[in-house]
Amino acid sequence: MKFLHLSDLHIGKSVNGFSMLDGQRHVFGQIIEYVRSEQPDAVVIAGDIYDRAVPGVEAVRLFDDFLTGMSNEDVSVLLVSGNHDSPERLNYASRLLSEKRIHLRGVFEGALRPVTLTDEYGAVNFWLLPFIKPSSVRNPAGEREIDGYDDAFAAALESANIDFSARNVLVAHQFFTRAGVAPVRSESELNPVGGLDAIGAESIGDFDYAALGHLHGAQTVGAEHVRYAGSPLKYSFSEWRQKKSVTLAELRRKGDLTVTTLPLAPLRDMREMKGRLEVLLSAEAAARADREDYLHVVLTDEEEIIDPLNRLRSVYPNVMALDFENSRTGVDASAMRPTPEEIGRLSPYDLFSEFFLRLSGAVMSEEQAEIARELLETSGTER
Ligand SMILES: [Mn+2]
Repeated sequence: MKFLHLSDLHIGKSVNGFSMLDGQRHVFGQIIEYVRSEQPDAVVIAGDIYDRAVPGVEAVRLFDDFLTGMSNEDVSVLLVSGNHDSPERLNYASRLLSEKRIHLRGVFEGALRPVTLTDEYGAVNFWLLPFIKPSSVRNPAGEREIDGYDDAFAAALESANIDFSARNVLVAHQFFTRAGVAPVRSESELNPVGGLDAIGAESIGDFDYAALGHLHGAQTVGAEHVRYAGSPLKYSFSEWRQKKSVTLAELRRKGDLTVTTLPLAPLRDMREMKGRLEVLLSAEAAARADREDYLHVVLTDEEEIIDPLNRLRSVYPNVMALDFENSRTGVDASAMRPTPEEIGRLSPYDLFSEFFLRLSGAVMSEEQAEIARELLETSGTER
């Protein structure tokens, strides 16, 4: 049984105001090429199909094209919802589509159910678990209280009564962790309340393969066969050094598994660039083929610069973020970004100061600070 494992497509996502649709269409083409060349039995997509519960028209159209493209290659498609998807919307027409070997599980219906595919060694059960919260796993008989994500997942697993002497694959979109294994997290993941959503990965080690979604960097969780495929594109600058890929798993007899990763090449890469404006705008730099990449530019100039963003964009059209690093800012401005917890404690004035620093690369002058204070006071925001 050979299958491609992907996750976290986030179709329709915008990053810093830039639509990712073209880039998504580009990598989906590569994935279909891999389906053609590798001839897997199935493509497994472990959640976060769309970026939003109500995706835009273009996003729905792109997913329709992607599904149709895969379906034309004579492959089964198995997918579950992620925390970004609307369970009910994703579930649309799922009974009809299963006749086309497209198995969508958007809604958790109280019990984990498998889709069984067969190969020359017999059956492989793919257990498709849509994203669950403690509240989505209610015990109908009421004899069990669900206390947290770990418990909810345990209850879902129990409901399945899995025979682990057979070959089993789990497809799930949850935050699985293991003691001693630090997860690689990315800023583009939705991060609910400080790790309360974590589920111990020990409980899924008995599956022959766990095809996971949720973390955007490709990684294993303490074992080769328990893996996050990661998103097919970089969706935040925290991922700029990651290599994006899809994962190809081949499960022969029980216990005989090989896993490889197949690289994905983005239409435009996302990267960080640091230096003085004059150097970055030089003819030599401007002639580089990768100047249309999505860029986070860190300017190191000491002197005041007028309109740096537009000047940069005249050469690098896809500058997404701009920061300054010089003796005025003193420290790397990107490292000064307040954490979400800190933002809650900042006053409107402090928030505005932060915003001003991010935008201009300098702290406000006395005069500017006075104007900001006055405006916040008259608007009734401050004090
Ligand atoms: Mn995601």
